[in-house]
Amino acid sequence: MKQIVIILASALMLVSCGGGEQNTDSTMDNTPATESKSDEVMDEAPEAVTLTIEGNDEMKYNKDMLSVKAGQEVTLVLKHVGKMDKAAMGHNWTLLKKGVDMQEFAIEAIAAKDSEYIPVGTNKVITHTAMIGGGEETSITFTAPAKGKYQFLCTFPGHFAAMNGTFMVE
Ligand SMILES: [Cu+2]
Repeated sequence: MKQIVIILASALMLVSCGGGEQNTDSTMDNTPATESKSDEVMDEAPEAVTLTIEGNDEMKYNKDMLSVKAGQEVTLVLKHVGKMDKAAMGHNWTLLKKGVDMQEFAIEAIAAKDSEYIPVGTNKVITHTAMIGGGEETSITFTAPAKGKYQFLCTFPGHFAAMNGTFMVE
């Protein structure tokens, strides 16, 4: 599964490093430049993808960047590869809506102990996994939001500063 993620990540990097022009050789003469930016009018949604991220007993994720495509069905697998109990070293993966202040949200979340540190009825979150402890694994499936740069974090008290990253939608 990790390999798929790596392949996808490198493919995305190739596309972005190539300046987004994929058919420059044969169609350049009579094709308008806008042709290569046809993402929005694609008939089919991009193929579903599974991303795996790990959290450990050192209060770290193993990735600080995840990339997907807009509208893509994303399955996010969170693995806690540590041994510590959920009450002491719980981890989740929480994806924030664009423009939400991460620190402000993380502080708000501390008070939400009864709901696994996700404030009940919050409108600041796109999606989140369950909170898990050492040796556990959980997953969620959701549709990637519109293009842009989003933030993810673990909302367990005190974790967000070390456990956060960028969720890039292309
Ligand atoms: Cu955590």
